[in-house]
Amino acid sequence: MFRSEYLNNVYNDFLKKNPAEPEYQQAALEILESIEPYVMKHPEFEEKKLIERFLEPERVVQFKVVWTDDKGKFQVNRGFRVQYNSAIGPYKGGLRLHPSVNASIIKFLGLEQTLKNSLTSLPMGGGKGGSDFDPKGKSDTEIMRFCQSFMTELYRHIGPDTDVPAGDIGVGGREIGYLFGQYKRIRNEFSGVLTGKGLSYGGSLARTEATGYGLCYFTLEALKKLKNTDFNNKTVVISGSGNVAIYATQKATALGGKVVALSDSNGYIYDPNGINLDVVKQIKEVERGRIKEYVNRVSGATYTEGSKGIWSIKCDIALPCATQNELSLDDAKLLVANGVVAVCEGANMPCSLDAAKYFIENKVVFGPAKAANAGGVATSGLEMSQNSMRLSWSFEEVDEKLHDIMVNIFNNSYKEALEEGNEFDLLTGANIAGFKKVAEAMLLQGI
Ligand code: NDP
Ligand code: 2IT
Repeated sequence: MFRSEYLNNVYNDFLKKNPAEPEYQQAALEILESIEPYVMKHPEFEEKKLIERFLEPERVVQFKVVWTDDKGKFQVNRGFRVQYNSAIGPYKGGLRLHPSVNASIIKFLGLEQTLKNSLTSLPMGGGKGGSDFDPKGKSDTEIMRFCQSFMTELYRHIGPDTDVPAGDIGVGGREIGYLFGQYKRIRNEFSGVLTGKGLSYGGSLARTEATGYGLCYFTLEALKKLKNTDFNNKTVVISGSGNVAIYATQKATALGGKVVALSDSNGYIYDPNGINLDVVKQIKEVERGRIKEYVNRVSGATYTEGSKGIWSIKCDIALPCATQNELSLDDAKLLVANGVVAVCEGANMPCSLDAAKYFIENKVVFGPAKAANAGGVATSGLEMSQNSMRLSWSFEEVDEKLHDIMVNIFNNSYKEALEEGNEFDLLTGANIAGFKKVAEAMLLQGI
């Protein structure tokens, strides 16, 4: 599988140690394949067992979350926090609430987060957590009781200089508020222990928009450099209709693109006139409804059951912003046959590895997740800085810093891609750029 015997052995051991964890295995394989040329230039890594150490999370916490629903019935869920790597800073990464959450998913996300956070150039280690709790259809008070119970265990593992969680799928401003309130109550401490907080209690302006905006800043930079073009008059398809998808739609539209499709786990909407984002925000952010509701409010739009079909829509730019493995090799072939110019990942690992490779082989601008969606956590890092300084920056200041960070991430990934001989291989470029700093910090700190 690898040219390096060392990496063959490491990956085989990794598979034995982590059986039946397909997402985690997929993320590790992608990273190892990418960093192989760099590892081969560093024989000391083998002697120091650096890759084995890198692929072992520092701590995996699994816990019970018991809460009562509105009918007074007891409910039991499983909570996780994976503290993956703290070589370059306190653990940092989101919390996901979705019925699919398990150890494999949280470990893959923690591993990805470690390299993503390194790419931001801010001092943040990698972590991720969540629960198999399903927020869909739950009342506000049920969400609150779940969050309080979750934090009643999580609080002992986190802290502003230890581990700083934030949002991810199913966790937005409302959930962060309940989690923060419970942490404050238990610890009697008002600190920057979470990011994505409300503006009235220490949140940063532009954090809500950051992942989607950052994704478009990265995409624009890549389009300019690799294809000498931009968003103007481009047709854009975006999957998902949550936080990342909504603000990617807003920025892509502001940059001159026409977003014609969005989805949720049930199906997708197509609006040839360009998505009316006010309607989407009302449905998703205010009413917490389903995306199909859009067609009842906007004439000319259509809804199709099944979320996968969204990749059959002809477009210039595709931004998968829903979840892992939502775009397969067959979808990639369809997009390329339809003339796609750029595919940049707003979600974490939305493209299967063979789909990602297919884009790169076909000289599609491919923005790998850990680079393209790093704007969210980067702005979380800016929220941490503001909390430490006990001041807050304006929207424009944060947005400008976010923009600079995304351009910098593109440049660093591009530079490594060039060095490895293929300027379109930003996947290799991002993995090497992110890994270098983590590896150096691990070596400097000894075992
Ligand atoms: P949200 O919960 O706000 O939205 C998630 C969206 O994705 C919803 O439209 C949801 O549809 C859809 N979705 C979720 N799971 C599935 C599934 N199994 N199949 C099909 N559709 C699904 O989450 P975010 O927008 O915050 O996150 C989206 C992606 O972006 C995730 O991969 C996340 O890890 C990543 N990300 C998020 C960051 C952030 O700052 N929030 C930062 C970097 C990456 P439905 O309502 O039907 O479930
Ligand atoms: O995947 C991600 O980068 C996030 N969900 C954001 C994490 C954060 O700490 O802001």
